[in-house]
Amino acid sequence: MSERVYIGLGSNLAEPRQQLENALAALGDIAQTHLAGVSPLYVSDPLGPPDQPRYVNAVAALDTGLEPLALLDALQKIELEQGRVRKDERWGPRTLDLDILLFGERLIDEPRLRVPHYHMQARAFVLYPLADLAPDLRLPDGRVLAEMLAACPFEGLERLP
Ligand code: PH2
Ligand code: MG
Ligand code: MG
Repeated sequence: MSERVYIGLGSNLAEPRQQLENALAALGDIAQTHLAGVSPLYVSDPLGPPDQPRYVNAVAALDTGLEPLALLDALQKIELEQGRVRKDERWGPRTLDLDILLFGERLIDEPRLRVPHYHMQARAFVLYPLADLAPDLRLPDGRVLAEMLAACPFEGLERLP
């Protein structure tokens, strides 16, 4: 069985646009996984410490036969391959961040993985690209993306052509 998964991509170090392009190619190479769509890229003001560069963000749609933790392993491998260094600073700068936003209809609450992604509702740089891909989305917990979007101003965001 294949499930539709949405991945949030973000980078603000070492040529962020190129980081996202490389990550998208790598997503397409994950076993049992098909890259089904990619949103436009957005430039966004950093959430967290303000003394860091702006981010480039996007959302990708995958169809995967992997289980959630196997997909998480594959995503973390890509992050490491693209030079991600885990630091203690919360919300600090990074070469590549790949977050599982939604995984089919699943609600997941495990130490390594919570889905829907815990912070997505307040993050314009997640909601707007997600809505580019799936404007009519309803989350497995019943929330409606269009309503979340209406409550989240398009602030500090710039959509790249
Ligand atoms: N990711 C973070 C912290 N802050 N800010 C923006 N604009 N975009 C991000 O992807 C982002 C962030 C930690 O994952
Ligand atoms: Mg993140
Ligand atoms: Mg992350």
